[in-house]
Amino acid sequence: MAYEMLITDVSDYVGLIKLNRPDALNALNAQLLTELADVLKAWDRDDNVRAIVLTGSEKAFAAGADIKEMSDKSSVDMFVSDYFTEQTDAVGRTRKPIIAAVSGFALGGGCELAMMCDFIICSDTAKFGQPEINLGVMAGMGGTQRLTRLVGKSKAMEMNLTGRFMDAEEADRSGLVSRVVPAKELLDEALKTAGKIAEKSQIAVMAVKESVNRAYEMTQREGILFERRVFHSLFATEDQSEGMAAFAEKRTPKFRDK
Ligand code: CO8
Repeated sequence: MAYEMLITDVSDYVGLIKLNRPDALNALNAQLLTELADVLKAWDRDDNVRAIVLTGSEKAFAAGADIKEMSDKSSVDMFVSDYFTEQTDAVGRTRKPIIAAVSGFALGGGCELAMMCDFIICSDTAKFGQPEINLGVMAGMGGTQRLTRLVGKSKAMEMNLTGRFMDAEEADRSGLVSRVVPAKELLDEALKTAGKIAEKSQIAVMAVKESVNRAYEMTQREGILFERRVFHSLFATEDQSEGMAAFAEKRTPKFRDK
């Protein structure tokens, strides 16, 4: 399917989504997010996609929600349309791992979209921020919640209250990103990382994703119990037998997602 605001490609079981609104620094509008939700839903059911990379341009992952699209909306418009909720929920509902590859600006909804992904690899030019306060509003897609969990209260509070940007080095140090790579290598690194995930048993990959995400929703005691039960259940899979037999036989496992 052709998209107007995304460029998509599937190669070696990795799906690549490139946000493509260069004139607006990939500002997130309803059309772009609807296209994104569509492709994620389709790829979640597609056996040819086992891991996903979401990226933008070198200058901007995404400079936020589209301010021009939002500016005339009333509170009632936002409430009744439940603005962006359905589209962004699709990111959270995707069971296959999504890596955000961030270069340049990841601001407002752009930073929030990156944080909805499973992890972020960024380039040395990345700048993260929640500058909505400068527009007389505040974050509305997780910028006060996910950012606080990722970098702690002080940094999240300062960024949300002042609109200060965080550079790549600080984002790495603060735990917002998994690692920083030179801008020219970003996409290759993200694709290579997704490729590594694509080689694993998809059942185990989904179980890991579900289990790590539970760490944000449960007490540690409940989370550890959840993890243990999921771990036990993986012993019902052929991939567990294959993975452990391959280790003993000193060969590469052939996972079949069974
Ligand atoms: N929305 C719409 N257009 C944008 C946006 C945006 N967020 N960001 C940039 N653009 C457009 C500019 O208007 C400009 O277009 P034009 O050439 O037609 O004037 C073009 O992109 C290039 O931008 P600049 O000329 O400003 O580029 P600079 O390199 O000078 O500056 C910046 C780059 C610093 C990124 C600057 O563009 C900027 O500050 N952008 C806005 C950042 C911002 O405030 N983001 C937060 C938006 S609000 C939000 O994200 C709320 C999310 C919650 C939604 C919740 C729904 C429930």
